[in-house]
Amino acid sequence: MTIIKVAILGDSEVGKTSFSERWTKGTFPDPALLRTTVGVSFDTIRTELTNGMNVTLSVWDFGGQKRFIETLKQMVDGAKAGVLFFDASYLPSLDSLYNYWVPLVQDHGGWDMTGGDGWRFILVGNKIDLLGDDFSEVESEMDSFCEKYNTESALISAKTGVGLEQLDLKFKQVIKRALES
Ligand code: G3D
Ligand code: MG
Repeated sequence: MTIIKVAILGDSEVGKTSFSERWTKGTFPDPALLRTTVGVSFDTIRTELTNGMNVTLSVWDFGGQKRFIETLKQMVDGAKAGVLFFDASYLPSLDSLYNYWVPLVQDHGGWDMTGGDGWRFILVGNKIDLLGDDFSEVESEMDSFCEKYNTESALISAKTGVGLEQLDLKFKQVIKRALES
């Protein structure tokens, strides 16, 4: 069984833990029971790639508190792929990816984000259940990001589960490629 380490990166409160639970367990955690992740937690998900290969993803959910930077460096170290996560109803959380998370990956993950390694990441905009039906602004912001870093993207709601299937398909392609590289 091949185990692949996947890092989920993004600001606090954007929904990383909710997404991780939805992805690995299929349920949305009760917000009343959801505690702010302190440091890092991880879950696993078994999945089958399009080539029939079975892999286990170990999904590392970082709390987002910048004081845990050392933990974060360990988390990014050895990760083959990642999810750059933001709140689609709150665009400053996308700016944070540009200003904080991507440079951090660049400096500590051993990846050259502007030099072609961006394909290892998927940009995920969460909470689209809060957006109404006009996605044009967030879509155009995401297009710029994807062009700059050569990443795939997905819009989801960890709450309703919409978009998860599409994301899963795209992410499997990333994993397949990461295994081949
Ligand atoms: P984090 O791990 O990135 O810090 P959490 O984020 O998973 O702890 O989620 C932060 C808050 O956002 C939680 O609400 C959670 O229920 C909510 N949330 C997560 N995903 C979605 C979503 O897709 N849609 C909506 N509407 N809310 C979402 P609280 O109330 O605990 O702040
Ligand atoms: Mg969390």
